[in-house]
This record gives sequence, structure tokens and C-alpha cells, in this order.
Amino acid sequence: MVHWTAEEKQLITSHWSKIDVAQMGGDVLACMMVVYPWTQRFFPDFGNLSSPAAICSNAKVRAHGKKVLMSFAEAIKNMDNIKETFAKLSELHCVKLHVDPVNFKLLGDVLMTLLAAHFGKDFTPACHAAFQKLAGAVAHALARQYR
Ligand code: HNI
Repeated sequence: MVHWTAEEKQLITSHWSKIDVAQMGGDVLACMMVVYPWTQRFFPDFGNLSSPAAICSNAKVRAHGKKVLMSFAEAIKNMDNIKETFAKLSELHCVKLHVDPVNFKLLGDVLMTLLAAHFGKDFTPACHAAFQKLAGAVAHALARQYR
């Protein structure tokens, strides 16, 4: 189990409360699809993904990104129990969708970049480290069914 210090928990919850999950979620998923274009192939029903502009304004991309980030919110609510919280989602991503777990990490990296852009100087190294640890725990929990 991942151990969290009181400072890490505080940094994560206080910053998380200041983001717009729908906006950030849409941006994260769109950015993942633009920067790592092979991830687009998991979403064949999402319609027009023909350019960065098309991806960023695609309503299905934005809605799905919101869903993804809402499950990060679940992880934050259940920080001491992330593995169990993601048991069903792990089954979906591994057994049904066969998403290569490398992509979980890439999504986490995109989230770090966008959090840094959003918070600027307030995204201190300690804060970055705490969120990196969270993204790592989420990626690990999602990949659980592969192990
Ligand atoms: Ni992911 C569905 C959460 C990474 C491809 N994904 C979901 C759902 C959630 C979710 C929540 C909706 C489940 C439901 O409807 O029951 N995904 C997450 C999280 C991460 C993540 C927290 C974090 C790393 N997913 C990825 C990655 C890919 C991915 C990296 C592919 C590159 N996810 C999918 C696909 C679906 C999906 C595909 C199904 C979409 C659909 O609706 O058809």
C-alpha cells in the first residue's frame, strides 16, 4: 500500500479543490491524444480527431476526459485504498480494452504538465512530487490486472 504523509495529502487535496475537473479533464485527454497520437486508436467512435484543433474541441473527448479526471477525484477521496477503488476500472482497461499500461503513465505525465501550467509558481516541487506519486499509484492500480 502507498503511504502518504500529512503534507502530501494536504498538498493534493488543497490544489485539487482549485481545479475545474471538466475543463482540466477535457484538456488532459485532448493533450494526450495530440502528443501521443497512438492513444487515439482506443477511441474509434469519438468522431473527428483529424487535427489538434479538432481533438481539443471534440465534445466526446472532453466528456471522456472529465470522466477520467473524476476517477482521479475518487482516488483522492480514497488515498489509502486506491487499489481497491480501481479494481473494476483495472479489469476494464486490462481485460477488456487491453490498454498498454505505458499509456497510464503518459496520461499522468500530461496531467503533471497541465497542473504545472495551471498553478505556475504554486506548483512547487513538493506539490509536483505528491501529484506524481498519486498518478503513479493510479497507474499502478489500473495495471493491477496485468500482474
Ligand atoms: Ni480510461 C474508460 C479512467 C487511462 C482508454 N477510463 C474509462 C472510464 C474511466 C477511465 C473512469 C469510464 C469507465 C466506465 O464508463 O465505466 N482511464 C481512466 C483513468 C486513467 C485512464 C483514471 C488514468 C491513467 N484510459 C486511459 C488510457 C487509455 C484509456 C491511457 C488509452 C490510451 N478508458 C479508455 C477507453 C475507455 C475508457 C477506450 C472506454 C471508452 C468508452 O466509453 O468506450
